[in-house]
Amino acid sequence: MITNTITFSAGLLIYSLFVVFGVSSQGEANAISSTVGAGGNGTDWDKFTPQNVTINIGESVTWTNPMQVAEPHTVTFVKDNEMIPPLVAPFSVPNNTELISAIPAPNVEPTIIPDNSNPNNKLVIVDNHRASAPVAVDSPKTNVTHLPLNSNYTFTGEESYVNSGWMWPMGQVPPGAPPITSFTMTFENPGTYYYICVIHPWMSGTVTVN
Ligand SMILES: [Cu+2]
Repeated sequence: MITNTITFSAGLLIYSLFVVFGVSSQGEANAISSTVGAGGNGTDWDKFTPQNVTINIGESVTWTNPMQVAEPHTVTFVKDNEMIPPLVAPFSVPNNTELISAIPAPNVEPTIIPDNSNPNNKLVIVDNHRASAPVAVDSPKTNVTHLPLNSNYTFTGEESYVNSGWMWPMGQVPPGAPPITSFTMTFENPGTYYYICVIHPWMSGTVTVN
């Protein structure tokens, strides 16, 4: 009986320590989560609200899209203008490449134009993954990391590019689109970081990290 009680108490103690350390280490990694609305309703549809947030090192910011209509926005940190991604881009493929629609909709057709630099090829205009999907590109612009949907990305501030992908309002992701409804970034270094929405590039905001 006594042995049983001691075993139980020891088990409880270990469990308690696990809980306490579990909570405190998580608390340090993600001390405060600020939230920012990407887009809004009425006259705020193309604004980040609040536009400027100030946090401390180790804290994070979560963006969501609170719109009532299915308009997407992105949260995109761009280090120089060269890294602003076009939404669509032409890719050169051999002329005999056949594109077969993978959805049953009767009214779809790819945009194809001649490749003037290569008569054996044609240009197919496709969605730019760097604009529409969650991705991070390092400072030398060589290493590309494709992030999970609805990521929590730890940002050093050195990256040349970090993108949330197209974030839709909760419950309004169109059929076939990646179901992205939020993006979280944890900031490791002090500084003021400027970001835009690549779909509506006049939408901008800042995160200041003290
Ligand atoms: Cu936008």
